[in-house]
Amino acid sequence: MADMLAIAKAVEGGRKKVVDQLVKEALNEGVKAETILNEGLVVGMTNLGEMFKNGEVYVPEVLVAARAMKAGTDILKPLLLSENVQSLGKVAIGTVQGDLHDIGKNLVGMMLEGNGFEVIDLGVDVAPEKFVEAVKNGAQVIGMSALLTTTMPMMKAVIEMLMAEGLRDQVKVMIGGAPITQEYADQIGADGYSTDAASAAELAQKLIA
Ligand code: B1M
Repeated sequence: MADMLAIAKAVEGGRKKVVDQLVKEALNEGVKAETILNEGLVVGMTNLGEMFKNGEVYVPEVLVAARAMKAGTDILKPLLLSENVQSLGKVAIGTVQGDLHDIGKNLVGMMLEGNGFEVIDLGVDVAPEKFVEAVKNGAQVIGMSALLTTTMPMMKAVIEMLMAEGLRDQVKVMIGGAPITQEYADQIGADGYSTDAASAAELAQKLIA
């Protein structure tokens, strides 16, 4: 029987092949892609984050786990995306300059696509100029992700650059990532903040309405 805990443990242990196998088995047994993502893969990565914080594992283990997580999300991606949905709008997402964490950003991108948005993924370590360029190219929403307290200020830098270029009124700005709070979003003048990928998609819908 599908075991979400086993999937979480396989992510924690960086066992890519086991993740691949268990995710496929769970799908064959009829478990929903959202359940596998939230109760298996994300739980594993969150547990590993705690172990990393406590000095029980180091960067190499985290990197291997990130690859195992990706193997799982790659299988789930087509199932989380709805087909033939008319685009709700164009969202450019990216992890801010100086920050290489992309697992959360990729999940947000997947959920946005799944909810009918056209997603332009700018990648990681994205300079403010690139977000601004995306707005010039028609993005109606920009979504910034930051996982490091040291890179959070880049979100403010992007908003300031949008203002300097006279583009702030043309675009909605949403932000997220583990260290981000609603208070921080208010402080830097972002239009919205969300704690997870599913609510990021709901937020984008509200912002664009
Ligand atoms: Co790094 N890392 N890391 N790391 N890493 C953290 C973030 C850290 C909290 C670990 C810790 O100490 N407990 C810590 C930051 C401390 C701080 O700033 N306060 C940390 C550190 C210190 C570092 C390095 C500096 C370590 C070093 O080199 N000594 C280094 C920095 C590199 C850099 O970016 N310049 C580093 C490197 C790495 C790896 C490369 C090894 C790897 C990243 C691999 C990758 O992303 N491809 C990694 C990882 C995996 C983590 C942890 C363990 C897990 C992050 C993750 O993927 N979580 C993390 C610990 C933790 O967060 N608990 C940690 C799972 C993911 C699904 O959640 O990303 O939070 P998350 O995304 C969520 C929400 O936040 C939200 O929705 C997502 C899905 O629900 N969300 C948004 C995210 N973006 C959003 C955007 C939105 C809306 C919602 O709107 C646009």
